[in-house]
Amino acid sequence: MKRSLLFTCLGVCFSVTAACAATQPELRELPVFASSNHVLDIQVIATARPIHLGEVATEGWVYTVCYRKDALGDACPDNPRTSSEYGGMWLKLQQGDHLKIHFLNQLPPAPPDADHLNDPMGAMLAANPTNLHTHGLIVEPRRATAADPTFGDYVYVLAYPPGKKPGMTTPGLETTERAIDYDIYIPQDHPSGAYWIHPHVHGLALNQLSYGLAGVITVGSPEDYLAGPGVPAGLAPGVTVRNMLLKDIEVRADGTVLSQEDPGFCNPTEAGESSPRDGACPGQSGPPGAAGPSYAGGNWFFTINGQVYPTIHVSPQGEIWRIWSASGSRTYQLQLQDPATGKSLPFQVLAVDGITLDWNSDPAATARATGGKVRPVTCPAHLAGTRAVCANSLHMMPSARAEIWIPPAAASRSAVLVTDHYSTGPAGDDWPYVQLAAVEFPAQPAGKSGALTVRPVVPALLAKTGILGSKVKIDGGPAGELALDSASQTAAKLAPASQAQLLEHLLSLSAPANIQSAPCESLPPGHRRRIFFGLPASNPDGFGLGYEEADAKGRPVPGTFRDIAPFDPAMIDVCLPLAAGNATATEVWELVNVSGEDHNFHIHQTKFRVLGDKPTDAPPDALMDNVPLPHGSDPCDGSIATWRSGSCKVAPVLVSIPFSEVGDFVYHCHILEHEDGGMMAHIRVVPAK
Ligand SMILES: [Cu+2]
Repeated sequence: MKRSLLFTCLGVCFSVTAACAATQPELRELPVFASSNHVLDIQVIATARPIHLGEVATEGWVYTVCYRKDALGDACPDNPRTSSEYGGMWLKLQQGDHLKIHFLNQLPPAPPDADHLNDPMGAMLAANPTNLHTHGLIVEPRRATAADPTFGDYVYVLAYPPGKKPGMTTPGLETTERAIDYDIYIPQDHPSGAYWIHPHVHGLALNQLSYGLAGVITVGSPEDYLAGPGVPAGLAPGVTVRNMLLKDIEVRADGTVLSQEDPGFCNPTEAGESSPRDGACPGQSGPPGAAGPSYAGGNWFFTINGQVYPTIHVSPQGEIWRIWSASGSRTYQLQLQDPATGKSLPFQVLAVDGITLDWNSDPAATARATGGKVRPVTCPAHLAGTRAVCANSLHMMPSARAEIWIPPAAASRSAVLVTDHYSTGPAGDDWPYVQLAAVEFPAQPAGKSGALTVRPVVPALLAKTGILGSKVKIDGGPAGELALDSASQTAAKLAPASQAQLLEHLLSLSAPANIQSAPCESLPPGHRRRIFFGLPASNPDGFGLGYEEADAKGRPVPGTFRDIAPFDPAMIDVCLPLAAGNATATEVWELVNVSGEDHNFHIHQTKFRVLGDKPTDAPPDALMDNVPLPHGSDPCDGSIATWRSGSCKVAPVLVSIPFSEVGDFVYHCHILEHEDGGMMAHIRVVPAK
């Protein structure tokens, strides 16, 4: 996959996007909306806008964002403080913040290529409902009540464009054609890191992300975890911190967007092509004589902050890159390649999924703890440091984040940030090789060489409170050993603090009559929940999840098995109470992928550890909110029966999940083709009995 920049610059540029690296604009930061006095109060409008990808014009979907105080009713003013960029926006938060979003849906109807318009719930989707999810934040999934009409990070509510709400209702979902007001409280002890915001409507998530709807959220700054007891300094002056939001969009030859993302849009590799894949790959014709679609003349763009193949001039003092894998379905396999040798340059991994990554003497343990996102290599001399984790690639399935240190000195003066060809298995997809950015290192590095010193946060996060403590104990407040700034009186005043509010909040969780639920029981000691990822027998074209409880020896507990089935918002698949005294309840889940393709498990409102083969083997290296589930061996056909027979061999992924948030949320595959296809389930956490 190596490519010579020299060749690129000498070659004639036929592609609309191809050009010499030196002429490409510098990577820009996303438009920022920052909290002040611990409040960020914004209006966000999902809407369609003309967008430009290199020299190609099309219509994308964007978030128009303005501060609420600037809003003009249901519009944002046309001034430089309003953002409407395809690349997304940056919501810059601090611990203890109150995030208020007045959210409006002004989208056009669902695109005709959306796969699920003919499903049983398809009539709910035609008018293009949308909503927001704050991915990775450990916050309440709060439902609105009569006393408090705002929502927390709750995905069972859909906003329709005005006048477009359908007459029908679907059990388990709430709908509105007015604005949704989200009120989200960031805990005082929330880890500093990279999170994001995107739509979460079952059946349209892929389409809405593919059209462009996503932005980033940061809590705190990298200095928070680079400073601390025993760590001499935070960031040196001059170090650049970049947000890099990776999005992709398929544009047909006629200039329209293919929102049902097709992995076959391009060839997986650039073999035989005359132009370099600088930020895009060319649409391919279907096989001769085949009835499939032809994408000839189209382009599949892979952007950073909405820019096609930008240039990054690395600061002489070095840079921290915060990277978001925000494709609907593609897996990014990131490398920083030296164009002269084709070798991948090493970098230091600081954090994964918003949590610092602790060093482990066994590289295999780190690879396991990160689900293969990070496979450590020996740090070179210019990255030397104690307890530094170095890598030369990142495996980032949809929704993964990484924060990495790019030292100013490198083995090469220039490099290309690429995502490599990656196959998710025999029944999966081939994601193409594309060059994402040209990288130029400083002629004279000014910063001192070496790795940064990272303060591990995982042990402290888990030590006393499980994870940030239980929000049900609002009066006492969570343990504050991780509070990184002084307690905010403002935030304390805004937090829902009274017992009366708390009681109403808990009562609001009582189920509507038309919702069914699994029993709300704690797991017996040593037991675990086994979740199957596969294909429902009722619809082999769809996706689904299965379930059983397993005892300490891994044997299924009679009466608990449910075969693989697609998502039903009105069926609560897992229900559990908090531990005694409303303390955090920690469970072990065994994730079994019985498919012939990879999946990517994600759960809302918490972070989990990946365990070793035994639940007792638990290196506290990482806490993540999504983990790759590699596909099984050849006969795996998506059915539990084949796995049960022993012919489908797959290594299950064991995770330890601390539950501290009460309410209704979801776990699902974050390959959005699979999530929209049914690979999602409804989970409820209730107060202790
Ligand atoms: Cu999947």
